[in-house]
Amino acid sequence: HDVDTPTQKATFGMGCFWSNDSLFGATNGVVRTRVGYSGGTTKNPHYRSIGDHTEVIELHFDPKVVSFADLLDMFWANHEYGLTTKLKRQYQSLILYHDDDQRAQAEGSYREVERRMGPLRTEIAPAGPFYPAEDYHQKYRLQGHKDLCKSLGLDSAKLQTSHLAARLNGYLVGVGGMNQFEKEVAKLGLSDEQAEYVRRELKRNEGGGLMC
Ligand code: MHO
Repeated sequence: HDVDTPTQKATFGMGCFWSNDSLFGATNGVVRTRVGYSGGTTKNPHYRSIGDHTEVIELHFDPKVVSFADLLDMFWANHEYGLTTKLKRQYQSLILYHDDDQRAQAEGSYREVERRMGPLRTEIAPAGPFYPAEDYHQKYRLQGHKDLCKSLGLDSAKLQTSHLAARLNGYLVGVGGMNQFEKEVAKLGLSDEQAEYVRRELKRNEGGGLMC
């Protein structure tokens, strides 16, 4: 289930983290994902007591396959960043950078989007403590397929670390698409029956858009 390749981290707040988990999970170069709470100061936040934190997605990506600039493009293209409506802190549009280079790129892309769109409410801040969300939020779409999860042996640790879980959490809702799935299905290590199940769901949901 796990892929052993050097990765970098990226952390984004893009609204409800369920759909972002699926979006990035099936993106080439993203090795693993987890969702959680970050960007605030409250200690030990939970979904029902999130304090001043924001729902965020944390990605471990292989920079040889997908660049931070690519991820920033996906960030801007895939969420409501509050141009017209002021969003709750829970759904703050947020880039939490992990080094000076990420900071410079984030600020550059912000200025570019601002030139096109006008004043933005997106915040850019240094990454601080990240609190993983409760198990039931991790790979939320995948967890809707109980038998599949059981047959894959996904325990609570693997829900946050498994490459396969990240992939399936996207493919099952149609992200990534059939061609990409077929290209890597042999590497994923699914049984024929599991692969057939995923194909069926992928086909059913392809092009449907992500719901939260
Ligand atoms: N509409 C969903 C959003 C969940 S999301 C993880 C709910 O209220 O449960 O914020």
